[in-house]
Amino acid sequence: MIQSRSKSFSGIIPRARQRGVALLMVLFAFALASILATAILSRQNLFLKKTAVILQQSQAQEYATAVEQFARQILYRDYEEDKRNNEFTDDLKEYWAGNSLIIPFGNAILESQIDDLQARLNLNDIVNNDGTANQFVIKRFKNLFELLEIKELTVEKIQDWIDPDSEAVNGDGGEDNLYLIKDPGYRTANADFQDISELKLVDGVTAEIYQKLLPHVTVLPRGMGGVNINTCSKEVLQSLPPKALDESRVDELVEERSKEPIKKAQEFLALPAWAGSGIQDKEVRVNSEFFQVSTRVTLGDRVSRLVSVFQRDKNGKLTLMSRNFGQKYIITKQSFSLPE
Ligand SMILES: [Ca+2]
Ligand SMILES: [Ca+2]
Repeated sequence: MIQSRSKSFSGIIPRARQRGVALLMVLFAFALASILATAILSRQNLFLKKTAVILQQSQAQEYATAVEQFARQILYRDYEEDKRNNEFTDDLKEYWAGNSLIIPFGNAILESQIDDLQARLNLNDIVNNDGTANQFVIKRFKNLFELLEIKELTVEKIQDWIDPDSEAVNGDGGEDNLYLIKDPGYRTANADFQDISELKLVDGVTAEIYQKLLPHVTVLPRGMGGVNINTCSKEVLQSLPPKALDESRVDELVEERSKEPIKKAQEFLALPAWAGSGIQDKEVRVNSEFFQVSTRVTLGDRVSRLVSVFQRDKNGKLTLMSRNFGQKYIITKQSFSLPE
């Protein structure tokens, strides 16, 4: 029935109009094909671009981990040299310490530097294992803040960030109440710092203060021993005794160690400039266990960064403690280029 009706309907459309409808159908088919082709092509282009970016990014990360392994070898070689000389000191005259390294490699630029983390004050040492304050370490941080002219941040706020209780330390600290009213609100960690970038969350830490503190403070497991007096900054050296030393005395100490690295902590403390400082030999050291390897890879328009922390034990064995791909401004030392 339907078939006979449609037959009779087409029979009444004039021939010229039928041709017009057919032409429209052909044009529509062409338009559709061309739209589809463009869409497929642009999707393919996008896919190719995405793939190229992913490939480049993963290549840059592979390069960064290769440089990390290279740095690991350098730290092991340093241990072997110390062993051969029977002098286990780590100082700024050693080749790992001086410069950052630039290695042109094909179409990539690889940059890397090694930093001694035990040249810095450990934030986690502010609080003891039982949650109480380590007054001695707190005094060191107060000395350091004074030397760096940091006023907006108090050491008590860092103490409250770590300590397990929720009672703010006198008028200078700050617990959850201080952070919950922020937008967005958050709570204190009430636990050790896991990464130095966490410091940015502590009330009073501005971008400027964070950059000021970075070369002098670090995050390590608690109680890893004293500060390396051969590698620490002038400010850290000055902050060590209960009362910060005069600048002229510190300059004298820096001069001493630049001529000849200190072999034993006791020898260092016997120097006249250090006399009466009140510091004990267990609070300072002449070698280090924790090192940071920072690597930046530039590949085309991609930049990949990797910050790795190694622990080197007394037998020279290196253990990778952490890897961070998210840090910026990591190459700070003057560069030394290797030829291509
Ligand atoms: Ca507290
Ligand atoms: Ca707390």
